[in-house]
Amino acid sequence: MKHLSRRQFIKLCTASAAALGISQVWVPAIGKAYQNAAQGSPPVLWIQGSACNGCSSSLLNSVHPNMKEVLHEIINLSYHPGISTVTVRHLPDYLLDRAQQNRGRFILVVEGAIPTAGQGNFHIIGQDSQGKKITLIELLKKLGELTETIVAVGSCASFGGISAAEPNDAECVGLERLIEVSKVINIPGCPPHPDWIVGTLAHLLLFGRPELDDYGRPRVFFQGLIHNNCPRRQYFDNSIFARKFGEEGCLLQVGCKGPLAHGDCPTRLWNGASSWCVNANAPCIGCTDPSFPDLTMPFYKRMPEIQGPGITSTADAIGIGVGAATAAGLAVHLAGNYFSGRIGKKNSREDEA
Ligand code: FSX
Ligand code: SF4
Repeated sequence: MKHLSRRQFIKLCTASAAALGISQVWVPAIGKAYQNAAQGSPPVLWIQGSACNGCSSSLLNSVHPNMKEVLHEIINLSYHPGISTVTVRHLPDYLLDRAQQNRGRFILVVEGAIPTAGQGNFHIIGQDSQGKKITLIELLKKLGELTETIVAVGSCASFGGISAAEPNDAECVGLERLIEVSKVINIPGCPPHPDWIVGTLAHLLLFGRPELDDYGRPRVFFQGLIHNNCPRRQYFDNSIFARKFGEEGCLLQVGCKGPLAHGDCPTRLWNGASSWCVNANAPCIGCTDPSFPDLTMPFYKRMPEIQGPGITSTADAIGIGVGAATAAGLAVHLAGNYFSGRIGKKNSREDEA
């Protein structure tokens, strides 16, 4: 079996043809992962916090590879609250047992934000064998000590997302507020693309930790700005803007947040590589950005901070994940993120860069 090198894997994932190329990627990757599985690849324990279940639904919509291949040949999914057929009486004990048996090598996947109000009592994950109610926070902290790899799936788990939107009475937070940041890999998106989830897990199994950006996102999927690869970029550069939905032109005036958000949606495409938001005449809502959704709303109104074609030459510099903003208005926008505590300090990740 011919194996894919790490370089080839990344090249295929990042190429503009990745949406189609991903199917080629998986041929050797599946073979390797299958061999790993035969030798006992690390189990994946998946738990859910405050979320809409959209991230799991997105995973189930994986096309290349399909979900059967994902479950049987790529991921050793040991527990998932919605997919697993096991009935678990004392879930906290069950998960801690599995974690202890695979100490240091299992992958913990967390979907959804973590409610911290009321000492975590907004989310009781189950009872232990003594009948004690265990909060999600308690379980997470214990599981987190037993592994080096925690994958935050979705914007809620990564940065708080919709679950932490104002007024956030449950005081939901992303994983990084509770767990040692160096262990966490963020896969934001509301929901994330299935390739981002499966690709990250496959990368962990085949090659180890992927390279991350300043916000803990795998660069292989999140290094580019949506705006820079958008098929409507020519319209933007020529100041041709749609003033209402359905009109020809760049969607900036009807609220597009593509100049802020990172991801490969324009080239990877969604739903079996058939389309993506802007192709469907809907503006990007910036769902992969740490500021989503409070600071990317209203979704269908132009953000005053985003300037017109004058920013073309510095478009990448205004991306939230790439450093200091150049537009004065945008700097205010970003400062708001830091002061409100929605975005973790960048230097918390600098050691890994
Ligand atoms: Fe959050 Fe996931 Fe958005 Fe929903 O479960 S990232 S609300 S799509 O599904 O956590
Ligand atoms: Fe595309 Fe939106 Fe950028 Fe316009 S503002 S070019 S629609 S990403």
